[in-house]
Amino acid sequence: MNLNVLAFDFGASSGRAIVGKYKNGNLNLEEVHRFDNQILEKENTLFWNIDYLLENILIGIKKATDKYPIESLGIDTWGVDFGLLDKSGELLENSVHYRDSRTKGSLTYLKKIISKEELYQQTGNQLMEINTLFQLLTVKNERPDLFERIDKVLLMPDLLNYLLTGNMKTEQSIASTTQLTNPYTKDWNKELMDLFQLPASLFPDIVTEGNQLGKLKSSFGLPAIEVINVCEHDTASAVLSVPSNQNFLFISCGTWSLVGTELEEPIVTQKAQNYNLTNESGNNKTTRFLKNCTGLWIIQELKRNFREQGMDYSYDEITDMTEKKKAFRCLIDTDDPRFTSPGKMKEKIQAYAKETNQELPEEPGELFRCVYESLAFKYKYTTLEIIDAVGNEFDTLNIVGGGSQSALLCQMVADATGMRVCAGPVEATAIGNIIQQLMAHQVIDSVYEAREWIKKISNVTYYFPERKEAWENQFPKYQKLLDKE
Ligand code: LFR
Repeated sequence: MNLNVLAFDFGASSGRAIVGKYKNGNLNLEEVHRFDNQILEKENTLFWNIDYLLENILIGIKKATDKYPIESLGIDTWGVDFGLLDKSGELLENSVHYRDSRTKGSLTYLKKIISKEELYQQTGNQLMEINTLFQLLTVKNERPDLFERIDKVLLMPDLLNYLLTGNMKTEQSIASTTQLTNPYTKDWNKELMDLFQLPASLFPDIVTEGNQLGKLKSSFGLPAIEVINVCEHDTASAVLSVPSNQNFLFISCGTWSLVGTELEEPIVTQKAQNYNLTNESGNNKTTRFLKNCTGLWIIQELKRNFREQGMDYSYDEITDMTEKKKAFRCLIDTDDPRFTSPGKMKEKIQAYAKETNQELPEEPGELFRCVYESLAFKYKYTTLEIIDAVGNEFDTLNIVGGGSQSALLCQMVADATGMRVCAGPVEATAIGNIIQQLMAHQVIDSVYEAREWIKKISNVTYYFPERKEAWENQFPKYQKLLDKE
């Protein structure tokens, strides 16, 4: 059996088109197109450039189909963001970026409408201002004219699918990032929409992963490829390809780090809420029980900020500089709100260090070390919360995604958590996207089979705790920083 599918994996910093070539039980990935994702800034608002994304999808399709016969394509992206369409199906404006400051303070919209406890019960989602619900309430309250003109809200991958096929649907995993779905039924929570006076008609029907959405519109002049709703939330696709069928903890590590586990049923207890853990929807109606943590974002931004000053460090150089610096000189809460917006990371880290009476990291290696160690501690802190909320012990921590190629980070995580770390696949999201398409084509029968297969065909590396004690001794210092907030 021989079959090629095309995966589009869009992240906050780049987008890729990857051909998954399945041949007699083997899978080869070939990146046929890659581009930097752009943030547009207009009148003090941060936008995604939808025309540019579409243009790059079409380039990706062209490159892939020029080279191979392609059976289908699937798109996954980050969560929560959306496009607003008018009655004629046209975009009302470019999609606003979740890092835009428009939702700052929007949790106050809840006050008279619903308690935080009730909202958690109803949605199972971690309270974050970036969630679709708060973005939409911001539009409704601050731009009522625009709100009036909205006919449909399409989440990012569904918007791109619509632009390709003309068909509007919402895929289940991406819907679960909105804070507008029911964590048990995984369907829209219409009661909640009523409560917030968001018309249910704004949201297209939910379909499950594997749905055949339609064919590429002929107007593009490209082969009429079938578009499949994969697990469109990048995290859902990444977790689909975790190479383990046991009860596992995962960190899907990219710009964000999603730290969690997979469950049969959501957990919406008081404890889970206190820990601000979220329930998102995964393949086969599973629940991804996790926390959204800042991931490599601060590292990426530091790297970019240095580059702007003429110091363009490669990741190998960064690792080298980091390893040479003293351990535990300064720790930060990588989720402190000051680190959310782009730019000035060195200054922000130093301000944090000053406020918390720590030694100021000055040199690049010291700054990177500070962030890597703080991330490893954040993962420990969060896994402890998850273990407590689930009431289970786990013996392996799977790190998938870009961060899994950093031996430095993976070793730190093993040391910090005291757990065996299984790192890889690096391309987890793209593989998850491809696997879903292969399941739709009945090449693979089940997620169980897929994970056993991924274990066999991908290169994973194991890391074992080596400096457990040193990290344990420092943990209280880190905890104190977080508990103060
Ligand atoms: C990761 C991710 C997270 C989501 C964040 C913002 O790429 O999808 O799951 O919370 O991006 O949408």
